[in-house]
Amino acid sequence: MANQEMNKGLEFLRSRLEGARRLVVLTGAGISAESGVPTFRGKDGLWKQHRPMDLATPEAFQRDSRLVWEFYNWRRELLFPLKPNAAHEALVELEKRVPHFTLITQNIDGLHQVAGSGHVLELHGNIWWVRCTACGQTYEERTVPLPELPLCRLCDGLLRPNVVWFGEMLDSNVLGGAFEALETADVMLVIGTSGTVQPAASMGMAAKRAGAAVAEINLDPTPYTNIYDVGLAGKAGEIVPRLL
Ligand code: BV8
Ligand code: ZN
Repeated sequence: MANQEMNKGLEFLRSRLEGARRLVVLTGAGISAESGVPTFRGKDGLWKQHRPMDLATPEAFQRDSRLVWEFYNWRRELLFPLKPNAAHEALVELEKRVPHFTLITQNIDGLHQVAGSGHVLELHGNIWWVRCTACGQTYEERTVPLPELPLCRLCDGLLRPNVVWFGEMLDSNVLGGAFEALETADVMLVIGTSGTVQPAASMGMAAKRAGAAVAEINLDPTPYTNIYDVGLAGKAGEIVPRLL
């Protein structure tokens, strides 16, 4: 992105942020890329090696729970040592500067919380939490690796990762909280998401329809780059701190 264009975009966005009372931020895998988390759809994306429909659906888990747990255990090992980056940290700072701040993430890595973000709406759940398929209890489980087929500490039922798979409903409280914030936002930042997975992909447009100025921060163009008010092309870890 040309320097001049970037500066113009940053200037516009900073001026909107200055007067903003309600800021909403939506993040995707791209914000964690600089921490070492693989994205899903990029050139080295996770879905290049694994077909999501084989691994991230309730049908896959029913068919072959061992294979699905192998995939999640592998990802838990990969995520375990990783730390938040400058983009996660800059969002913690932004949160302090506006009266109402809502952070919505599609990420399941928990890095926003590690950075210190207060209240995070996790649309797709959290890989460090498990849910019992028998008694329904959810709890945090940071053991790495877990057994091939981990069992519930309360009832010995089979556990599953507490994430939202394709074809599953998102938690209605989380989704309701997100749309409530989108409908009253002054400014929205859409950071590091390819805009391919619904309903998250539609959130920027929902905020725009409701009158917010929407800015995208992404390494590559997405279907929304030219529709939002501002598009900042580059790494989240470099651009988000420049908003402060
Ligand atoms: C549902 C969690 C109701 C577990 C994930 C409407 C039309 C068509 C289909 C649908 C529709 N509505 C619903 C669907 C079906 C489906 C869907 O959207 N399918 C798509 C693929 C067509 N949605 C659902 O099933 C959802 N549920 O709608 O419930 C319902 C129920 C039944 C029937 C009908 C309706 C549930 C979806 C949950 C999916 N769960 N995973 C796990 O991770 O194991 S999805 C997965 O994708 C991840 O969670 C991830 O968060 C999510 C989104 O991906 P992104 O975060 O955007 O990542 P991606 O790699 O794609 O992009 C990274 C971006 O970062 C790139 O743009 C790149 O350029 C950029 N980048 C890279 N590095 C950097 C960077 N940017 C900045 N800086 C950098 N350094
Ligand atoms: Zn149980």
